Amino acid sequence: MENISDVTKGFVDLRRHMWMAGIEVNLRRLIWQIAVTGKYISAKIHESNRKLAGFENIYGEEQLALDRSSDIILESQMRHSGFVREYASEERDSIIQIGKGDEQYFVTADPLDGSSLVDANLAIGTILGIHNTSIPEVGGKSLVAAMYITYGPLITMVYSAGKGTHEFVLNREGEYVLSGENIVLKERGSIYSLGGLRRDWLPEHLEYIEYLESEGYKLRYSGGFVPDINQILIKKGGVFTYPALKDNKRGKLRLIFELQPVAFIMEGAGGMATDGKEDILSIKPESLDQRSPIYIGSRFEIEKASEFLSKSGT
Ligand code: AFP
Repeated sequence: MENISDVTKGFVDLRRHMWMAGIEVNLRRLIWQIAVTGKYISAKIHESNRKLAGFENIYGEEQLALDRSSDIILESQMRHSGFVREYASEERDSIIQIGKGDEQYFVTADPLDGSSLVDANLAIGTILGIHNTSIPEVGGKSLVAAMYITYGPLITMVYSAGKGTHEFVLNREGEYVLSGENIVLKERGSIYSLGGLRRDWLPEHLEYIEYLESEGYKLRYSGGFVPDINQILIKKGGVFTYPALKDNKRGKLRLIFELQPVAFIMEGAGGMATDGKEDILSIKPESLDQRSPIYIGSRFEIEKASEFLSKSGT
């Protein structure tokens, strides 16, 4: 499918674009229902008046943390979609059977990543993976689609269903309209996002970062995985890393809920995502909350990371 012209793409909404891309009808419907959920979660963010968890409302009831209320909204939408058999979320410690048992899809969610940034009015996001296999078995190969929603100055939704990576913006009429089609990263970029504390990095990671700095890369790090990744995708290059640490070889970010979906999206844009050595989408999770180091972005920077990290011999 050739790209839609800049003149008309603002009139192409998400449903039409997915139909034109030839995406399977139930998957199109599910992606659409998840995108709509982004509007409800955004309303919750505004309603919370940027208060974080732990407050009581005027009736003395505990106010749900935004990430928990976002999780409830998502789970409810998935339960009533008609296409989802299992739902797993970063906010829960087990997988929920929400279908009758014959539905096609299995959804993983980080309902509101970066929720601790709400009080500072920084951008945050929702990350989802749609699998065709029961969630205890998920590896990257069972992903059929992935998406993230960014709650920033605009609400945008980026998704891939294996036919390119595309961005949509929520317009004033409440429609998601095409804003970036078949996004493709350059061979290398000029920005980097660095998770973790410098004093906790392993020597080979520090050497890699010092190399990037010697090459003049500019630091772009908000503390929100979704907006930080989104910047690398929309600027078409660069690297986000949250590495293995001296006292925690698995780093911080979660393989199933955060890294697999974003790796699927980034690879759909010609980028790469590894744990420093192995492709994220090739790693078989051993547990639901498994964490992994992450190097994700354009090819040059990810291959360069593997070069530096292979010196460690670990
Ligand atoms: P919160 O969801 O607790 O705000 O954590 C956000 C996050 O999981 C991810 O979005 C960021 O990339 C990463 O943590 C930032 O971690 P540091 O605060 O250690 O830099």
